[in-house]
Amino acid sequence: QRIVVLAGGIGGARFLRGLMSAVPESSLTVIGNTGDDIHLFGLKVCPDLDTVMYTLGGGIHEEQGWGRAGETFAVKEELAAYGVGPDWFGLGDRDFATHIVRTQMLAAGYPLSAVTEALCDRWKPGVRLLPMSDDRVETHVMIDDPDGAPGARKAVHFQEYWVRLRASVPAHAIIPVGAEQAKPAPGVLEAIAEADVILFPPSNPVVSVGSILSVPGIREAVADAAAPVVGLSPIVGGSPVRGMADKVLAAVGVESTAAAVARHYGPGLLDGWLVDTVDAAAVADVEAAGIACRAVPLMMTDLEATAAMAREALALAGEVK
Ligand code: GDP
Ligand code: FO1
Ligand code: CA
Repeated sequence: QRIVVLAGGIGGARFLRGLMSAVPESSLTVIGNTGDDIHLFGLKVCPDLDTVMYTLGGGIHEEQGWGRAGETFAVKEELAAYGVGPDWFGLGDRDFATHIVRTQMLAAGYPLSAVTEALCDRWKPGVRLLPMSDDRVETHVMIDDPDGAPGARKAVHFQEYWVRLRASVPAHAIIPVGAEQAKPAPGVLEAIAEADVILFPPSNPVVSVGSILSVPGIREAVADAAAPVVGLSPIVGGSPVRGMADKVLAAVGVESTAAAVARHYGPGLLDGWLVDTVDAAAVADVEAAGIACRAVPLMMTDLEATAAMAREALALAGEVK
């Protein structure tokens, strides 16, 4: 069974672990979000690709969900001693090596997809991990500009909005800078067209799955795919399980409910949607929008619970097509 998953970072990576445990024999292609990518200290950092690679490859900091296990921060301290910032983004020594290898290969002319494949030669995540695009796409967030004229706004990088500002100020708009000119990475459209099932894990619908869908051609390929498309809600009981999905959903005019996220993707994209059992009342709403829906436990508390979610998603996919 060929399964394609459009994944962000932590939510995507943890779901993938469950999926791999549920269907170990399947062939998995992960289309990873690169809208979170940022250049720091001359290095290209790809947080969501790395989160998937480290999580599936056994290198992740388990409790934190991002970055390396057993990390140290000597380079960060030395940079701070030089007064060289930014100081708000925590890059560890082990993680730095990944960014150095990536940046060196990009400078030598390799596309990001080839670089990602090379990094995965070490980590062996057990999936084919493709960036959504080899072209640079960076999610920016429109916020109020406290230093500007009254009512003035400015755009900041998504990492600045989330990591430096902790999403504590209103987001007025989400802009995938560069997306319009970006092309899907080699293999992305083919994987979608040839898939038996396409899954949206409980990843952020705006800055993870939304960024992937913003690359021209990808949304159309998913909508036109022969395979059933089934998503799992990252919103449980009216709030994100973790992170800032509520803030970025508000920026695109979508309520933070499991049903509103399903309607936001729409029946043109989704054939099926899973909501948590606490949101069972949303099932009728989602079905009224033309999307098959079931309420099942959606908390990824451990591998077995996550594998059960994956089995439910595949069962629903089997029902809708
Ligand atoms: P990020 O790039 O690290 O932010 O990760 P993703 O975009 O892949 O996933 C983030 C989303 O995962 C958030 O909106 C969370 O609400 C959701 N999430 C995290 N843990 C769980 C869980 O156990 N269950 C569900 N349903 N969603 C979760
Ligand atoms: N998240 C933080 O909250 N603080 C950090 O300092 C931080 C550093 C970092 C370094 C490498 C990396 O791959 C991820 C990192 N993250 C950090 C996580 C990441 O920025 C976010 O969780 C996601 O991009 C949110 O979608
Ligand atoms: Ca992310």
